[in-house]
Amino acid sequence: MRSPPPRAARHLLALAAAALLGLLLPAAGAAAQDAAALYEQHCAACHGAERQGGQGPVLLPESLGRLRPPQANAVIARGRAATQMPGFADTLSPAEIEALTRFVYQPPATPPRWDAAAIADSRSVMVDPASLPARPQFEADPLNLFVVVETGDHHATILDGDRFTPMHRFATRPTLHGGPKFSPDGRFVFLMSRDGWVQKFDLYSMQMLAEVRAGINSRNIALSSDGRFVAVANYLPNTLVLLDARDLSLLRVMPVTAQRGGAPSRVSAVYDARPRRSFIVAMKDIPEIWEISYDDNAPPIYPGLVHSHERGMEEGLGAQAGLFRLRRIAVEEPLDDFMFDPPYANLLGSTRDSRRTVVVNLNVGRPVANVALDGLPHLGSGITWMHDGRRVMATPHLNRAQISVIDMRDWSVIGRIPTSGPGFFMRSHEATPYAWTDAMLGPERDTIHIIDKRTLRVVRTLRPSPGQTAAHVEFTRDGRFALVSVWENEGWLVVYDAQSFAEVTRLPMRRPSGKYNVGNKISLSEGTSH
Ligand code: DHE
Repeated sequence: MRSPPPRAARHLLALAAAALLGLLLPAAGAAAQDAAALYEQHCAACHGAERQGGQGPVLLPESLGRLRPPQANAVIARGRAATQMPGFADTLSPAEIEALTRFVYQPPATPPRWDAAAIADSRSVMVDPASLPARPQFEADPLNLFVVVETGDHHATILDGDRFTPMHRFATRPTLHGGPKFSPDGRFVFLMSRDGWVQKFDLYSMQMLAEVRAGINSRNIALSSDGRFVAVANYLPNTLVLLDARDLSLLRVMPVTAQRGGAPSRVSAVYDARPRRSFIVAMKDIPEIWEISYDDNAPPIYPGLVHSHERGMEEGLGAQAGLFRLRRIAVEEPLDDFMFDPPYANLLGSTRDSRRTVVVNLNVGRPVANVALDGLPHLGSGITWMHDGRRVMATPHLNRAQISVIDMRDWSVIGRIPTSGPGFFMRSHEATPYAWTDAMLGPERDTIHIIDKRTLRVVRTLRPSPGQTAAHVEFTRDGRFALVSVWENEGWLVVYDAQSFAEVTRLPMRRPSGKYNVGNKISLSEGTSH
């Protein structure tokens, strides 16, 4: 592990931050002045001297965006259930708790750093790969397993998708987010936490193999289609990190800066583009998309590209690691979120500020169309299917009670399906004529709508647990059953018959945020995210 700065230096830093806070928030008075010292005394052991996380999560403004200050105040006072966070109401006065809350929402006196040395130092390898069994150590179909992420108490459950019985449950890093990624044979799963931790788990032997911290605030990960590389998209610091998928050792830290002017940028998301043998990366703050080829035989310069590959990319990597070649595609505005069409020739991307959806053709390397979508689509949840002989894609909207359906031939919007509220996720399967979606961002957050993919109409609305948030659906490998989450700490995984919509069984789970079927993921099923 990286050694922390000497105690005196940490204290000086803390005092400097407190002084700054005092300038910024004079109304907070003496309690605010003491906040840094209070933090050092009560919080630093778990959350890190520089608030960069440790046993507890990161406490920097970028990482607290989803927690409002009154909620943070309540957590400091009363603790957080099912975690090791204790309550401080008996130890600290309300004014001190208030001062601590204000303190963690202030930027630190010195910008947080997480460089190659810190990444390398954070890595642990728990199991010798040579000791791993050649075959699964269980009877269940290894391609019909589900990985269920339970954010309620930071665990994951491995579920037998034929019998709907849990096979194994293990602790994960806190704040797991986004889709886990599976190796091409479905044996290994890679998990990522918002605090930058990447973990590799072996499904055949049910063991955590290795972990590394690739950033302080991470967005998502992608695994190369050949299973060799993990790409990590970071907000903090402004980097894209490339890891060796075998043992999570560091291959490269790519600072993300604009081609023109060199402005730094957060990374919105990274996805693998299988047929292109490349990672596609969207940037949050600069109008560029990056394509990073991991194809050892790729030409050094792509046809139609805006800028040729960067020579620097070829430095420092042995033959074993291969060469990564960077291509930059200029777009009009930074993209927040995107999805591919099935051939991976085009990507649909959304801009958060101007609320536009653009189509960028990856072959010619430029935007080729705008899509007239209303509201902010959640393209990362988009799915596609064949409809009247043409491929369509459908997406929920984060701010509109609607599913939009787009003809992928000419990018026209051919359907606007009303729902009971804005939704987050959408799922289907090749074997079912129905698509399932939630309305979790609206007043009827306990509903799941079932849409007929042929008529583009809602044919059934389910309420798995009335009054409790229902979200995120995933099908079994054969598409016969749909698994829905009830997102409560004392929540449920509810299994439905995908044809009759009848409930088959329900399993208690601790806020099962997402579930991921191995077979559907590695076959790139058109009904799920990849
Ligand atoms: Fe997510 C996936 C971004 C908030 C739960 N979310 C993703 C992915 C991205 C993303 C880029 C794709 C990862 C992948 O598969 O590689 N999420 C964002 C945001 O920008 C947003 C709106 C704001 C933020 O805080 O980052 C956001 N996401 C949330 C939540 O608040 C959710 C509902 C609760 C949580 O646990 O954080 C949430 N996101 C999820 C889940 C997935 C996900 C469960 C996996 C979807 C899948 O099935 O693949």
